[in-house]
Amino acid sequence: MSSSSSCVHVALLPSAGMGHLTPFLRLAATLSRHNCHVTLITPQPTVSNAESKLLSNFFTAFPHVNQLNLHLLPSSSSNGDPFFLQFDAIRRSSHLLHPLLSSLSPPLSSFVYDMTLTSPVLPVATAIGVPHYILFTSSASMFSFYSFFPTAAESLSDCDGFDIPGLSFLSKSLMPPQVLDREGVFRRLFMEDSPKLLKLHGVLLNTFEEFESKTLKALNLGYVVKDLPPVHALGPFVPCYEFEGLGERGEPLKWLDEQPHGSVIYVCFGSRTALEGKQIREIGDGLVRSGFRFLWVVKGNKVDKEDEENGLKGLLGTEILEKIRKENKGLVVKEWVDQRQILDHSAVGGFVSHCGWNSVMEAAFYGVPILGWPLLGDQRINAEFVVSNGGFGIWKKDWGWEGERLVRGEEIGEAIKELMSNESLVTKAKEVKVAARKAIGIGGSSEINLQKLTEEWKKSQ
Ligand code: UDP
Ligand code: G50
Repeated sequence: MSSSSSCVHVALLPSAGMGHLTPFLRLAATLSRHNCHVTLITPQPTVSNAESKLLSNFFTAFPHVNQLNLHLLPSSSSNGDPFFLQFDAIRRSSHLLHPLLSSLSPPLSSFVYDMTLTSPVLPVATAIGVPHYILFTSSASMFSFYSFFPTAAESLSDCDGFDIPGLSFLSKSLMPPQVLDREGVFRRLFMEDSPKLLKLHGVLLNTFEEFESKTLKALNLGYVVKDLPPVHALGPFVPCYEFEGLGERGEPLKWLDEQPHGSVIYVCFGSRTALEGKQIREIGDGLVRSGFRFLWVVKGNKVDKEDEENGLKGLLGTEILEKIRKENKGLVVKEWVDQRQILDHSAVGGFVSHCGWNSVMEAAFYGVPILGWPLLGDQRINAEFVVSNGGFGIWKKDWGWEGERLVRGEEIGEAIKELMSNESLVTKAKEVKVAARKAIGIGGSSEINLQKLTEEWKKSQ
């Protein structure tokens, strides 16, 4: 873009987990390519090896991006989800940000932080006196729910859900159980953080106007929450070859090279979802039953640092491994894969996904139909969007949240057959792919939104 934004200096603060770090790094890369000076604040230590590796690849590829380490205070507890504990550690360390940010040169033009850090970071950003934004790393649908929630929370005990402007009726069954639970961590975060949205200069989203148009319009017209600041759709955040998946093309890609066009179903539940052993074995059974070729990423632990404990044999059992070997149609791996290159591979014809928003946007960008299997949090709201509005997927509402019930191999096999034999999903996914690329191309909606934003930042200096 123009040299007009050459003196814009943006600081970015991601929170824990690949699902939060990845979109921040993609945004950092985009801003850097648009001639912004970027400072990336990196909370240390990271939770997973995947995060530290991605960061190190990023700084090698973008040496001109300024890195500021935020040395975290220890977490308040050692029990619980390590990623949520890290949100807490970053929140509790946020007072350390002020000296880091106020000494930056050139002075900051804007500051973008993760949505999970809203309450504690907001006073710091306000004190520094720069325009500040959250990057909400999920869908616009989820953001609508998040911003609407506090006003409707009390009425939830005696209704089945609510109508949010710009969305279809949102049934309680789609809402994150961790938010519905009065004692849940996310309930507290939502009640505390969401009302503070009004104090931000804006909200950045990894989506695009043509994708979630009704929802974005309702948000920006103030129909969801009055006086909500502007919501800027800047996506899809493009997977970046300069720092993601550096190194050799691994076994999965080489294996895909040997498979026919559109023949393979790719199965991956994101970076931090480990299913129970018995559910993993049912998936194996379902994949074999489907009769399709498959590339399956198995995760035995939430955090990869603990991964050595349990090999594939331990997780799947010899029986199913033997079946897979005999059929010779699938590849099973228990390692970090380069999902971006997998979805971009012509052999891949379908994606069994938990509907983490980054995965949904990547599937949209590469035009791959989804069989959604939402397991927690925002994932049902995202899955519902993929099916009902995006139109490039299916999901089985009776499969339950994570661990709620055992989904049998027969059901999984049938759903995969349904996905892989539905030509209209392929057509729709291709349309979504074209629209996604248009949005970030020259003159596209997201490109224009980004230009406007950087111009605003420049003016506010
Ligand atoms: N991912 C990957 N390889 C893996 C697992 C995940 O590249 O083996 C990437 C995936 O492409 C996506 C991110 O990790 O960019 C996961 O984010 P998402 O929002 O889909 O789910 P989360 O991990 O937050 O549940
Ligand atoms: C995971 C989870 C429960 C849950 C969510 C998860 C979300 C995501 C959106 O990702 O709702 C979100 C999280 C925190 C926040 C704002 C928005 O402060 O187990 O609800």
